[in-house]
Amino acid sequence: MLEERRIDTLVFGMGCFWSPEANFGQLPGVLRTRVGFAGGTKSDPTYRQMGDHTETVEVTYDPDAISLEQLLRKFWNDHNPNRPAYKERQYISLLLYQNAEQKTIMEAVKQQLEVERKNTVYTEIAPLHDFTEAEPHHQKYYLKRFKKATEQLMTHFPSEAAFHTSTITSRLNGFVREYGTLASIKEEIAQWNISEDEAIRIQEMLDGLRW
Ligand code: MHO
Repeated sequence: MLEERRIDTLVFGMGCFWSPEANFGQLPGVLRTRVGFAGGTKSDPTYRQMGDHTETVEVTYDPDAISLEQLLRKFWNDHNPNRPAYKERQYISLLLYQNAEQKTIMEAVKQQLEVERKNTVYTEIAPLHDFTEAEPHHQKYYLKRFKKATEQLMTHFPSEAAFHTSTITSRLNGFVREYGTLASIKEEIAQWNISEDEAIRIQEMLDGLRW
């Protein structure tokens, strides 16, 4: 049951936010994803006017299923922080902690990596103040390239916001970007802590999608 689950969030920047949303969104243990702007001071940032903010992804996950260390290892495996930032701060490598524990783990894993790689890891680690959600067309960006499937999926959600924050759309957004397979999503659903009826309903929804 969702109420009994522990839930944590991790906010990070690793370049254009479309791909990391898809990449982390396909991971079992990740419950939902959002893209937005964070790390800067400008109020009410938008894509066109993000000021000193960075494109970031907010990953909500079940820490009993996937650990912060695992997410951080993936973060550093899947982009190259050893390069100077361009476009000011929009695409910098950035980790934003929300408490002392996150900060300690981020700094420890970064230090381990620097030893392993014998190289400086140019990732900024800073406190999270605000996360401003990006415009709707940036959310689940790759999935929305598939207009038919998106329209069909939308009918299963009460609102566009619910579509954006669901686990199944996170997985599908990863699948269309080739970060996972439909078969692996289906296998995973069979393990979800939901009723059999609900699992069948989701499987049927997936089988009925027209891409
Ligand atoms: N328009 C750029 C970056 C988009 S990302 C949301 C591109 O297609 O590469 O910054």
